[in-house]
Amino acid sequence: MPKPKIGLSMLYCLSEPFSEMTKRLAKVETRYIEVLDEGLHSLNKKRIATLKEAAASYGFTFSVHAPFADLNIASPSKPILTASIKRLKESMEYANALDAKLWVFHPGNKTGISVFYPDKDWKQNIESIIKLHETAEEYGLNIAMENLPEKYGFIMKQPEDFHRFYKETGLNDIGIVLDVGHANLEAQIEHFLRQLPDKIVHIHASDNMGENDQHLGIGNGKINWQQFAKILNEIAYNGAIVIESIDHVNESLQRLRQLLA
Ligand SMILES: [Mn+2]
Repeated sequence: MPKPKIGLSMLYCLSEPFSEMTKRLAKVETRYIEVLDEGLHSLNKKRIATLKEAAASYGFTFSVHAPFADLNIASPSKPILTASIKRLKESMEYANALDAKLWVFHPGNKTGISVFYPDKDWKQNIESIIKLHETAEEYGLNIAMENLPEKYGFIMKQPEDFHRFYKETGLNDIGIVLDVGHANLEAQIEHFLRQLPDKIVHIHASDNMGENDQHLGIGNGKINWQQFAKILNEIAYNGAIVIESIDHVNESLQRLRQLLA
């Protein structure tokens, strides 16, 4: 049975310049890398060329995490919405140029006026994803949406939201990125894995104590990773699992490898 590939998100060094991040690529202990098109690591043509050289030298497969700071694809404000979609489409263009295996994006979030317009965020979120999907199809780019916790205002947080999304849009080729840390804040890890095994194409792994999205090393929080590994085995998950911890990164890679061996 094919095993999941264990990869690494470069989130842990997002505070460093892009050039420092690429130096780290010579030493990382995996061939599957998720780069963030965000902050100091925001992509451009020159940076894509640098990453492609690294891929040729070291044999990397890349996924790209879409930008998310101050973006909201469910925004009720037209200028914010337009800017968000423009920036995300640009990111898809970069992901395509990088031959990324997957482009991971965040669904939208509520705002200070959401309470006055019930379900408006949901509808806008769907309309925006339909637009992003059209662009992805033009590129032939695989895209997947991530679950995010309700406590930070996100509207796609539980398995029910994803069931509803597929039912309303029929966009079955948009996969789910199960963020295990986010799902833990909703006590939904097992439910996601059991209810949507055919939709989950990619996993973000980091630990937390169940209260905040701490991005701890695997095993340094309260997530039951043995149970997680057992269910992955039962559902024959064979996508990537990308470590999104911001410390104990190498230990996390080793722990996950041991768990899934
Ligand atoms: Mn994540």
